[in-house]
Amino acid sequence: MAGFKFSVGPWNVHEGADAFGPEVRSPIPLEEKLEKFSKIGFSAVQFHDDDAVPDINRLGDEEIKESAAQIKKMLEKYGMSAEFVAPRLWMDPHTIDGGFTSNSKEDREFALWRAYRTIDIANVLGCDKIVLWLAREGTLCFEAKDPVESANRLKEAINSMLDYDSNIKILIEPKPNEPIDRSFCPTMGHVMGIASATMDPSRVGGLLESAHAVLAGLDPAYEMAFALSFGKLWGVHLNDQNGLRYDQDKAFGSENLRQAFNQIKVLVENGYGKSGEYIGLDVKAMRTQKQEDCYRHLSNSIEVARMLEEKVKKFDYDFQKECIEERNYEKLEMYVMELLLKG
Ligand code: GLO
Ligand code: MG
Repeated sequence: MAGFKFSVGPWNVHEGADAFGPEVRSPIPLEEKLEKFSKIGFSAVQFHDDDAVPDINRLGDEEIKESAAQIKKMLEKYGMSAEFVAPRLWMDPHTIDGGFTSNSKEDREFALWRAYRTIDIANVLGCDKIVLWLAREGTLCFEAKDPVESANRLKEAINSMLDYDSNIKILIEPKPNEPIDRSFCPTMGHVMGIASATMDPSRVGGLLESAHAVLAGLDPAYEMAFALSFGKLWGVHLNDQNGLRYDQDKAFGSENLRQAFNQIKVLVENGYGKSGEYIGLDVKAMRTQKQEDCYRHLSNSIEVARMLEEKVKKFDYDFQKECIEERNYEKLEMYVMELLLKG
């Protein structure tokens, strides 16, 4: 099918540990995952800096590039590209209080060091997209950080990255909470605001994850549309989320089918993908899933996205126009329900 190109991160196939229980599946080596990803239909891989270079903290700058070159070869072997690299600024002891907005100067410097190395790795992997999921850039205790200074620190960190490399693009992935209570950059509106205040707004855009929008009480398709209107939707993380709970990363469309349809509709109508953007997934298999079928959430999500793309192609824009002219949105709504529910 000519449609979208798909990408996935190695962390999407995980061992199933949660906050209340240990791992339930065995780890799978990266190369085995890449081979399987390409068989399932993915053409690109999303990386954290330490997915590509696992012992990154212990290596020198040149060693990091040499290590990344091995991953580049592995990607080539399976005919895949790297979509983006993201600094993992939430696992290290240096990022307990956040990265760019930590109250510790030394830890803020560590975060920037990882951000620069992330850019080096992206250059070796041949991609120009750096994703910032600002996991701990917020607070557990409101009074713990100055919110104005924190917003300024985010802008400064992004400026430092833009200055470090004149080609890279930064995609901020907003999320309102988890692992922190309140984020300094919770929605796509915040992303657009921060982007416009940096030294080169043309190189700062957004990546919208469906579940994150739901957690913010917003509609993912409108969040995507808002970024599209600025020409700044450079990545998506399609998945699903059952309301205001812990971040679930469910298979795309499995909870909110109509919302999923409208995400694909907005993407199709606005030519998403025509400048090389990928439909990225950020989905996790249920903890109950057995080892032998632990990629099913990925193939299911691709299949649902493709089925919804077919539904979008069938959408009757003349009928929509007629309903709008009559201001008969009940008629329009029923048409959408029939489109989705009937064969
Ligand atoms: C978590 C995020 C996370 C990011 C990934 C890429 O809620 O969605 O999975 O997308 O780390 O930066
Ligand atoms: Mg994500």
